[in-house]
Amino acid sequence: SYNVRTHTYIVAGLGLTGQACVRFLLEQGAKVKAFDTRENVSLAPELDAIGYEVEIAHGKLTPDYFKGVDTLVLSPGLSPNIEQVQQAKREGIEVIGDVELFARLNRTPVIGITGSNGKTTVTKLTEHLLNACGLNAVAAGNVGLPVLATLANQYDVIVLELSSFQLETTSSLQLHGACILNITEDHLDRHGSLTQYIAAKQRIFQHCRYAVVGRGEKYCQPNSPVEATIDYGLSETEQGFGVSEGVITLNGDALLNTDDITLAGMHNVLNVMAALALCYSLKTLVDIDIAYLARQVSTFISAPHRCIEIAQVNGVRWIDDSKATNVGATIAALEGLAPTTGGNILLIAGGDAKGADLSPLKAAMKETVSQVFALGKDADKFVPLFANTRVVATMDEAVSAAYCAAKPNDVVLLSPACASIDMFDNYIHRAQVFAEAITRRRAS
Ligand code: UMA
Ligand code: ADP
Repeated sequence: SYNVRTHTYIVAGLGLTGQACVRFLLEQGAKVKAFDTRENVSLAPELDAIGYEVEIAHGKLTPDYFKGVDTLVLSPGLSPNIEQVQQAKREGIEVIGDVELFARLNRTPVIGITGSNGKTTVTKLTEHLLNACGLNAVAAGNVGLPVLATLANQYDVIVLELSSFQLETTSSLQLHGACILNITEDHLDRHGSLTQYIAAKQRIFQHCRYAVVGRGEKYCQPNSPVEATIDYGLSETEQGFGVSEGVITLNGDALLNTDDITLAGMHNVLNVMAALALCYSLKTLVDIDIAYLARQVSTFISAPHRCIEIAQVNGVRWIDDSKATNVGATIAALEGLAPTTGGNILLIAGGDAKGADLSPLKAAMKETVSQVFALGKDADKFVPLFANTRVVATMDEAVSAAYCAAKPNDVVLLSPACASIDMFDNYIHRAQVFAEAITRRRAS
């Protein structure tokens, strides 16, 4: 079995993942050094306070930096192509991610979830449903809790949200059940092509028992052999999960009325089915009462910044979908909201498109949107897609302009289809700036 104590590690990157790796490895008695490409990054104060001594390098590394090192643990935000990682590879050092390290040590059943959109929703919902059934489940991974942190406790099930970056550096993760929810363009700046992005996502099925598969979902069928598949989709079916006259069914039996799902849009009906199917896959390990489980969907509260109404002013609804960082998510928001508006949608979008082709937005915008306010690095890319586009310099300007233009029954939707990092700390910060601008506008 794999013994951490006998290895020497380099932890690359000192964000959430890197700090958790350093802590875990030190607690296990391994030898650890760390580096970050940024100059001003240091060990978290609580690690410093315990008195751990960790040598931290920045930027370019010395030629003998990797001497005596066995393994480099790469943070997901760092590309394997950066010079420091190439240097390690040239010296024959294995490069893995924190999920791979976790995989080598973990003994608890794991459910894995990836996809371009819906990962956090399905991960948190799966955790919620399993806990509501009396199991001790925890959500970890890309959702926020670094995977290694779960090893300190005894859980019945670990529910992992896995990004393409995390899967890229993972090779031995055993999953009881796994799903690729959907694939639309994202992170092409890092992966180079859609093919490579799909290949990273497909790694989730490498050692998987039960594959949960969306019917007709392109690229989401497992490329690796699995024990069995459980399928789901919006069509009627006698096998697997389907929808018949507004009711979600399993093998033809009624489970749950789609009206009881508080999350908006058909994409969330799919998310609910994926979560139910992943829980259902556990029935070979533990007792799962799927009918009881389905009744717990209604008590799930969605995570913030995912298509959530944050204000109503003069009959206009303001919706925060700041988490829509790619085209697929914004299309889902437009299609999901369109049937609920008596008027038009005024869309605030833009940011860093990460090299994605924005043109699939064109058709969705044409159907539902009356005006686009585009901001950020790739604002100009919205202009050829929608005639009534106004490029704005700040979120404040976007909110003010939308405030003046919106009529009763309209919806102002922040759903950027882009990453936030060109103007904000992250999508949460972007949402805060949006909310503050609305409050300011209301008061003036
Ligand atoms: N960075 C450097 N130099 C370094 C290390 C990091 O410039 O040496 C930069 C990265 O390029 C990136 C940022 O710092 O812009 C954060 O990178 P990181 O690897 O340190 O990230 P962590 O703080 O460890 O957080 C990561 C995930 N972030 C990324 O993959 C970018 C978090 O997902 C995840 O919750 C956390 O691990 C715990 O597992 C966030 C995310 O945005 C939510 N994920 C992307 C997405 O969902 O689209 C993939
Ligand atoms: P992820 O963790 O994959 O980013 P989230 O659950 O955080 O997924 O949702 C991100 C964005 O995608 C939100 O804007 C949300 O409304 C949208 N979304 C959620 N589920 C889906 C889906 N199945 N298809 C398309 N878009 C979705």
